[in-house]
Amino acid sequence: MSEITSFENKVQELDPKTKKPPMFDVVLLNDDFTPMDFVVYVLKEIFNLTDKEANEIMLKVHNEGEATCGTFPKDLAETKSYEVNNLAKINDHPLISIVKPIYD
Ligand code: TYC
Repeated sequence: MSEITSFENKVQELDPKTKKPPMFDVVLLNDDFTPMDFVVYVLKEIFNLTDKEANEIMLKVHNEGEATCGTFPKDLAETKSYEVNNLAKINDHPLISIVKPIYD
């Protein structure tokens, strides 16, 4: 039995475990008080977005009421949402994000 064959067998055995995890959106909500600059700062800091991407998402939230800032497995989505809400809270802004499951 060659090493290549046993390697190929391992790949087949692992296949079911490589199924994609359920994904969750982190959704940012609008409010009338959080400064736009602070929202852009949070988006860049927590979601590693460019200045352009962060400004586009901030304006979408401002104009439409909410927007998705990223899509992640459950634990990471909850961590990022917590980081947004905590950063807002310690800076005395009412900015809130929520986590929504994706149904597909
Ligand atoms: N609506 C806010 C303002 O006019 C800006 C804002 C944008 C607040 C996005 C929250 O998630 C938000 N200052």
